[in-house]
This record gives sequence, C-alpha cells and structure tokens, in this order.
Amino acid sequence: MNMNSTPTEGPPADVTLHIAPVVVEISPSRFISTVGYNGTSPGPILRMKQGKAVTVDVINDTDANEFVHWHGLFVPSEVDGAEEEGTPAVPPQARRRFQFIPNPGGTRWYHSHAMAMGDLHRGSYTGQFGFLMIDSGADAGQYDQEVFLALRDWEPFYTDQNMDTDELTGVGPTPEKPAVLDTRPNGLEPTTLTYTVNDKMLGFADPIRVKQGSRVLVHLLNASAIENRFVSLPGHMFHVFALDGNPVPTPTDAETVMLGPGERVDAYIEMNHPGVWILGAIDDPTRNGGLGIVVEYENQHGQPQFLAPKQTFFDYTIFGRQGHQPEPDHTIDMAFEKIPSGSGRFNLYTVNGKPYPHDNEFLLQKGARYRLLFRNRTDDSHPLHLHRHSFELVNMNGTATSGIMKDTVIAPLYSRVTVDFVADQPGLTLFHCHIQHHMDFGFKALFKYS
Ligand SMILES: [Cu+2]
Repeated sequence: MNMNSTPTEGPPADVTLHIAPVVVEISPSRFISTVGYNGTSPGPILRMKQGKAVTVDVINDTDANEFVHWHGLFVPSEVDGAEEEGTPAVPPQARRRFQFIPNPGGTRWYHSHAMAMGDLHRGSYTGQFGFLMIDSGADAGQYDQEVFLALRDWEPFYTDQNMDTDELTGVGPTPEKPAVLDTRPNGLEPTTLTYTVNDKMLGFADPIRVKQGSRVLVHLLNASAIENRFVSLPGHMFHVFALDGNPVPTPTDAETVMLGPGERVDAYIEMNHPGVWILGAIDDPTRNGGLGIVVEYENQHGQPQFLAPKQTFFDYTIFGRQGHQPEPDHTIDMAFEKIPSGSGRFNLYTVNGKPYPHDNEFLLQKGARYRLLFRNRTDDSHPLHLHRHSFELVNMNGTATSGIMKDTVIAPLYSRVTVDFVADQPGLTLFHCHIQHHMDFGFKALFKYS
C-alpha cells in the first residue's frame, strides 16, 4: 500500500483503524460484502480513558475518501470526522493520524461519515461502525455480565413504498402537522429486509447465556443508516440508566426501548424470568428478518420465545426531572420539511425552507445558551444529531423535562421538540438527521461560532 498522507514515524498510535473490504457471515452461507474496520464488522470495541489524550491512525485501504466520526465526543472540528466541518479526508490508499482528548465519559461510538448519496455501498450503509467506551472512572454498579448489542441492517435497496416503523413513534401529539398535507407522490427511500444484532441474524449468534438472579449490563446502539428501532425482551424490563451514554436523572424501567440511528441506551436487565427468550425488534417483519438475539437461562431448553410487549411507546421524559429550564439567551427555530420527488427520484429535505448548505443562518456566540426548536413538518420520525456538543431535552411535544443530556433525539412525525445547549465548543458544528439518505439529500445545517 502507498501511504502518501501522514506520519509513519514517531511513536505507534494508541489505536489503529484499518478501513478495508470485509465479508460478514450473518448466517451460515449468507455473506455480506462490505467495508469494515480491522477486518470485522462491527469494528473492535474501543476503550479510552476520559481526559487522557489518544492518537488514532486511520488507514484507508479503499478507493474512496473516508471519514471516521467520533459520535458524541467533544472534539475539535479538524478531528471530528465531518467534511462539512473541515476535517480532512483520509484519502484512498493513505493513512492519517488524529489526536484528541476523549470526553465526555460514557457509551460513544465511531462510524463512517462519508456521504453516500445514491450509492448504498458507502458511508453508514457499510460495516464501518463500532462501540467506543469512554471510562469516566465513575462506578458502573454491580453486574454479572456485560453485553454489547449493535442493531444493524444490510443489503439496502430503494423503494417508494412506506416501509418504516413511524407508526410506533408517532402516537403522540402532532402540533406541526400542516393544515393541508402535501399529497405529491413520494420518491425513493432506502429500506432493507435483512437485519442483525452485531454481525449475526437472529438464531445464528451464540445465545446470551444467563443465570437466574443475575444482572446483565446491556449497551444498545442503533447503527442503522436507515430506520428507528424498538426492541424488548419478553418478561423482562430494561432498567435504563443512561441515554446516549449520559446518566439520566431518573433511571426507570422500560419494557420496550426505542433507538433512532445514532442513539445508545445503557440498561440493566434483572434475569428473573427463566426460559429461552428473544431480545429483539417488537415488529414481526424486522425481528423475523434477523433483528434479535437469543437469551438462554441455564438449564432451559426449547424454541426461543417472543411475546409482544404491552408497552410500545417510548417516552424520553420519564427518565428526566420535572420542571422547566431557565430561558435561553437565544432561540433558533428549525423547521424540517420533505419535498416529495415522485416515482423513481429521491426526495429532498429542507431546514427552514432550504436544503443544505445555508448561508450563515446558524451563528453561535461562545458561552451563550441556545434553544433549538425542532418543528418536524414531515411524515417521518427523524433522529436529529448535533456534533461536538451535548444538548439537554427541554420539551417533547408539550411535556417539559430537564436533566436528560443527549446528542441525538428522535423528533416523531409532525412533532415539536425543544433542546438547549451551551455553545462552549468553538468550531464548525454539523447538525443533521442521522438517517443517511435524509442527511445526504438536504437534511443538515452547519453551526458557526461568530
Ligand atoms: Cu431523517
């Protein structure tokens, strides 16, 4: 390989990520050809210490520019891994060294931030993703087992049929529903019929083997490029204690958890319901297509069972504190719309009436507290991600909350969602929908510090 970009001298890096073609065997004789990190997909679980500088060498053994994004970290624009922010690409057949200080602590992840546009073999459609655990030194509590579950899908294709699960997210109020709906015919959107947890379809991974009375620490990540997911484990509750890696004010049991692309949920599960169960998607087509993993108690046998949960709606605010936030210094209104493109073409997405790029519309003053008012005027539920900052959930469709710190939040269809953040990370900052197709076709905005 011709390494023409940067240092091959100096001390070895703490982490090396080698981007190259991989083959993932998702079930016997079913192989996915994609691109991954270090010969696998998911990539290795990276562990870093909060506040302790790391060097990362990224080696790009493909024929296209690549970007590794450090999702949920407060890192400079030059290393964040977004072209829009000015992070340099790792060119084809080249290597580049990055240095940063991991912060904040918690469950983060890393993934390709390359644009894909109409190419379903690029960016987050590929196998370039992995967990990044940043150790804050805080006590993680008592548990017997730790499992990492990345929710994925493969072999995406385009359709103009609505195949998503927005009916699950869209059961709340719809304050942003237009009086007159846009009835132009929908354009093409990626979808999929093939799912895995980590690298295996349901039934083909080793089961999670547990003992009655044990406590399992579960880290969930939605690494899909395409769709929000809902998962449950029959007869058990997820005791959710962190969202997007950040401890929540009110850890609470949930029968079903929802994750938009990019989101993480950390939870304990008390293993107190012996049997052989499926931890998996609550909608049958997705689970039967592979999105699940078997949980098997000691000395229990038989076919893995799934039972539909009673609770399907997932309400972020039950994990928050009651009460209102102080008024921010500035409020930025952001309205999201979809322009249906008609059969055989790609829909376009707009922020305040314009697809990306905007001209200096989103300016920040260092130190000021901003409120982002998300107005989702589309019939999709969008996972909205802000780079390089955490935001605090302030209001979900009229329900006030506080203390929930996130970097990605699902704005359900026709919803109004409010988040606050402090502009304390100077540098270009990308905001976008974490559904790759939406991002690529206009659904992003760049914040600039003035
Ligand atoms: Cu979206």
